[in-house]
Amino acid sequence: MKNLAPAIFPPKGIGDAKPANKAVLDWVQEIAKLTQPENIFWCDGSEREKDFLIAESVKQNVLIELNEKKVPRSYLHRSSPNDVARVEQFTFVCTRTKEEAGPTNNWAEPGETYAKLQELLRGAMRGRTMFVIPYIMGPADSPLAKIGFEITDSKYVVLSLRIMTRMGQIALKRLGNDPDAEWNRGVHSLLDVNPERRFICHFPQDNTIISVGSGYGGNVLLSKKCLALRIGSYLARKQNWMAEHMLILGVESPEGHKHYVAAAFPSACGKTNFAMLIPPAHFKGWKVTTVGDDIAWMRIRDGRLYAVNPENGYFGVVPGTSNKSNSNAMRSIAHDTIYTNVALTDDGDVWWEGKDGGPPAHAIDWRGNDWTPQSTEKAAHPNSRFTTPMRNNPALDPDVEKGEGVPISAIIFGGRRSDTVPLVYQAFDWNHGVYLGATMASETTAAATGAVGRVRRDPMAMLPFCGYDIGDYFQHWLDIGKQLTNPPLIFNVNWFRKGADGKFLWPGFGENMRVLKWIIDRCEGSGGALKSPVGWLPGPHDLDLAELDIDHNAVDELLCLDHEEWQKEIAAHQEFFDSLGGVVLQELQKQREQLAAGFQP
Ligand code: GTP
Ligand code: SPV
Ligand code: MN
Repeated sequence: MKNLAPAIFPPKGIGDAKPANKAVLDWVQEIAKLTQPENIFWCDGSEREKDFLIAESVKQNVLIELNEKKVPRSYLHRSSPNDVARVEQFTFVCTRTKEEAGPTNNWAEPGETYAKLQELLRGAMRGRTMFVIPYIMGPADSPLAKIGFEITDSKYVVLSLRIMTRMGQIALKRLGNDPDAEWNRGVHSLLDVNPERRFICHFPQDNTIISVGSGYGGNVLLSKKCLALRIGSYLARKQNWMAEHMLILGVESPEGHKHYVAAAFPSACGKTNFAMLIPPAHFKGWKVTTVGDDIAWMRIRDGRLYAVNPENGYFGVVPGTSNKSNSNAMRSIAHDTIYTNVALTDDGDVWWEGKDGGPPAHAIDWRGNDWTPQSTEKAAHPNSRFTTPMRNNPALDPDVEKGEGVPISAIIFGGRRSDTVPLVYQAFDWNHGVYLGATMASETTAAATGAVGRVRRDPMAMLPFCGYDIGDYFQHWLDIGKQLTNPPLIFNVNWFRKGADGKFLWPGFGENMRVLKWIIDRCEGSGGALKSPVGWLPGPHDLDLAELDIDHNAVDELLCLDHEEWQKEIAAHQEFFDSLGGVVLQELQKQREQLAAGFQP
């Protein structure tokens, strides 16, 4: 078999940042004994280490160096064509009992699963280097911060985690010598990148993750979906905080009033774009800043929710990114970025569908084949991604390193819905907001393998990421609400409603500022709204649509409630609750009855 990750041999002073903590050392020895690597590389996160790993990755064709003038210090990685997205069917939550994992997770018995994974990992790193990566999730001084270690045989994972987390010495320092300190154990091996031997397994009760057989994204950057969301949500319930699939943004008025907003949209439904929103010219003096683009960890302080972004970088969808849709993202990815599965132009630049300017006359597509504009295949994979440090973002919020977090004024849920769901509406109160989150749905995207465009319920955008029973998760939301004296207002948005012609009714992107402004007005107690069965809806004059080229009929369509569609929607809510067995709470059933009553003839 071809060795996918040949060993590398660093010069003295690189790869020898052995931690002092005995618990970590024992665990690494145990994994090394099992996987039999050629050598162990202890990462420290230094520049020297990075330069060395990049040079080796280029030598071994793990990375392709891009044109230094076009995209300085940036690289292209091509993953295996069988390995381009998260694999939900091979993702397991291995709690002691099936009930603890609940009806929405794949469950596997922990003992059997450890045994199976051990067999797969036995000798898996022969001839390879085993990297030990220490990292922190969250600002180092935050009460919410968590430490993780990832063992991996992939250089791409090391270089990516270096961008995505606070990695290296900083984590070793924070961990210290305490043998009883809390830290997450992550083990990853590429094996032979074979979908038949691809498993992403979580053992919440042991704070352990084992991922084998993939080299891509959320399957292998164990800090992200695995720790920050699946294990994170499990710990959050036990420790009375929240781990959510939410962006966090700051919005400041020309008068200097600032609010922070967190928004949960499913994968590839607009979090990164919303987090980097650039207000249109009409909103002169308004400023939107990014705290995080994917994950929020929130805790209660003085009766409010405060959020930190546990991550240090962005793993964002590339296709569709342009100066028109998201110039902050374009500036972020103009340098020091790792691209995965985009096209390579003849002059060493990157290209993707939707980039500014026309397509190149010739390129190498994401699979490594020749591509021209006449090709029927896409040049970049629909789930191609950039990995870029958050420091590159020109709109980075100044409080992103604040350990205590930023106070959240509003929580927004949203998904891709061609019909039924209005552009924006507000929940009547916290519990009603929990119902909106619990029943939200979205058309599926390329971020996970499987059919695209199918409407599926995705509660709080956490369906693939909740590390325990979803009924207990809903209860946790209700319990948090009871502890808040100043809870965030809760909203639902839908940028993706389509007209009869099949086109989006709403221009989206920067123009979403108009919706955000209404949300902020509501938080300030100044925005107008009409009561409807689904919640508070803006009247046509409550949204500031000045200088927006949009048809009045389109606005009416965006805000309307179609009774027939809502009858179907409410039936789908019930069907979803039924599919969860007995886990759905009385409070949510009560909310559903109230909603249904609002649509009685
Ligand atoms: P993940 O990283 O998978 O969690 O995705 P995300 O939620 O961060 O989504 P992202 O912002 O990367 O957007 C995903 C896709 O949705 C891209 O193709 C965007 O161009 C598109 N998109 C984002 N915002 C809007 C919008 O307001 N309107 C429309 N029509 N499309 C949008
Ligand atoms: C998502 O799917 O929500 C992502 C991409 O952010 S991945 O990291 O692959 O999960
Ligand atoms: Mn995401």
